[in-house]
Amino acid sequence: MALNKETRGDALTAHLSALAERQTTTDLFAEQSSRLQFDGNYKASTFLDLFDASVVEHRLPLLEVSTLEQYRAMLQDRWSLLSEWLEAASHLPVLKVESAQRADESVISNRVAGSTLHHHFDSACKAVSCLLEGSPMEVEPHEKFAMAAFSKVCGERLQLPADRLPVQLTGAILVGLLADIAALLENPGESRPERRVTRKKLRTCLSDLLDILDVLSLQSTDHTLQFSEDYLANKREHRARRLLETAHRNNSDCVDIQLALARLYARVGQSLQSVQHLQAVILVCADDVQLRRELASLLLERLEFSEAVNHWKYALILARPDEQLQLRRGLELTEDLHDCKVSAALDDTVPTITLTDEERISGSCHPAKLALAAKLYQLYGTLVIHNVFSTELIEKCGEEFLHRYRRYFTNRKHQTALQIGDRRFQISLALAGAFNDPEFYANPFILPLMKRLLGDKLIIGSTVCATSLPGSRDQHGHKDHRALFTDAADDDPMTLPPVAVTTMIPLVSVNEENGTTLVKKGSHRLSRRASNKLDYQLPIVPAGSCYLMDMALTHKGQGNRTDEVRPIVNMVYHRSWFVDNKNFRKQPPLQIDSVEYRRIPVKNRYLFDWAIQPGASVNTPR
Ligand SMILES: O=C(O)CCC(=O)C(=O)O
Repeated sequence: MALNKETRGDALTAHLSALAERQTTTDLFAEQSSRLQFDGNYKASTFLDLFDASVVEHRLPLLEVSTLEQYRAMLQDRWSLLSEWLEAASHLPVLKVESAQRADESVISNRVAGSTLHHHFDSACKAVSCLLEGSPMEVEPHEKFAMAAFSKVCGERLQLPADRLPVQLTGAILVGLLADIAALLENPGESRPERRVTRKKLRTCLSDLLDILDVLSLQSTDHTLQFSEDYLANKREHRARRLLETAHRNNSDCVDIQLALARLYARVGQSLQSVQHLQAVILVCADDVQLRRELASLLLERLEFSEAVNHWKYALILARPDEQLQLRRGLELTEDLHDCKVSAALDDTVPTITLTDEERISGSCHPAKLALAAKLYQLYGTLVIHNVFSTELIEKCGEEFLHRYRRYFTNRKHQTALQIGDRRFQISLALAGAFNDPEFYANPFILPLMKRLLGDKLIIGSTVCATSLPGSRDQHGHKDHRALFTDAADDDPMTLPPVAVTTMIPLVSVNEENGTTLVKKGSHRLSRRASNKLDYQLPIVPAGSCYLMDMALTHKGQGNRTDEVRPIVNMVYHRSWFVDNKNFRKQPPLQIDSVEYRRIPVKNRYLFDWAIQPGASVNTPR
């Protein structure tokens, strides 16, 4: 029969009261015994040596050597706190305890009263939480009540001071827990199943011990901070976080804890919480340059430019001359990105992000720039990215294209080119020669941006080249693909995350003479009829830059009024489950032969591997 909560509570109370009676009447030793199971002086070395995997080889299968070492180091760092509590337990009387070490063998050992108390709770930490205030562990009222009953009997019988008893019993529980751990390490069992059970118990006990030490550390800010830093150093963020959050709940006025919490949130990517805590800290430490800098950086990453600017400026006023350069850089970047955002919203502009030469060459940029690029693209469905390819690469690709595909530059129909307007063709572009370059298809700015937009499992679905011949006329406005989940062109689309993004890479500078592609920003989230009412914007794009278009963005190629061919590579990144069954009925979407395939670095092959699937109608290696 299952016991309800109340009955369970009564049973526990009765059990603990009986335990207290036994512990205070039987087998008491008058003096501290030197034969305590766990060394009577509670020396760190005695206990921690048990974790020395190199000495005790037979314990190796219990835990990984690195885990043993990590525990050993963590316990070593916490030993001074631990020993204060163990010391408190030494004021309790010692008694004989019989415990089942193995199924067939029981062991009589000498322990302080209360050292088996935790066996009656789900965990030792729970038992300790019943005794001490402010623990993060939830304790049921009946458990607290039962522990109070135990303490009362113990205190009265042994004439112990009531105010010290919670501390002493906590120490006793720790003695018991350390003894349990020592026993597991010393007698791991012979058979594999026995050791498996021991390993599980050991992990539980060690974790329980850390939990208790966390609860104890909450009594001093220094200890809390020290432990949380230690956890972070050991990549145990969740422990650091729980500790700091509990400390903050217990004492929300403590600036040091709040600051540590703010930094922890920043570290685990929870920037909103981090900002909120830093803002609170700065109310108290208004003139701290470092804190202002941290807050400004976080706000910048969250694209909250106006507030970030205020903090950069405030920090600059307070900063020493040697601190100013870095702050000024932060301020400039924030102001630049703020300008990009403002300008993107104007009627006649195309949203634009510009990389510096330094960013392009190093292949990395400030995360805020990437975040803004993604945000602008999602909002407007189009984005110009300046200076993203080296002009040498684009020149080489341009020359190769003009040479390799010269037979297409007459106004005739071709098998592998789709006519998309007057004197305008989509030529399937083989990923070969100069185009088979990671800077081109896995560009260090574009690929991370695509991953933000389309997720990590994106693929490259097609590479074609929109080629307008001299004298071509303007195209008609169109969307390359209707928005998902619309049945007719005039259905209003839902607001969905991006599915397919076309990267338009001009192989020559494009302008109004040779013809750029007119775009209607925001039309990717509108029906055809609603898009028709919008005005066009005009991306003027030099070689080395590119522009992005959502598959549902309304656009049209301008006529070419020059004597030169105007090629723009359309490379489409899309989610792996999407299939463009509209635009590739004639020409193949992707062409890579096996020699070229082998030139693709292994880490990038996932972009093209979809084409190896049976049924994919493209020319790829088998
Ligand atoms: O030729 C152009 O400028 C754009 C062509 C294009 O992307 C299209 O027809 O979908």
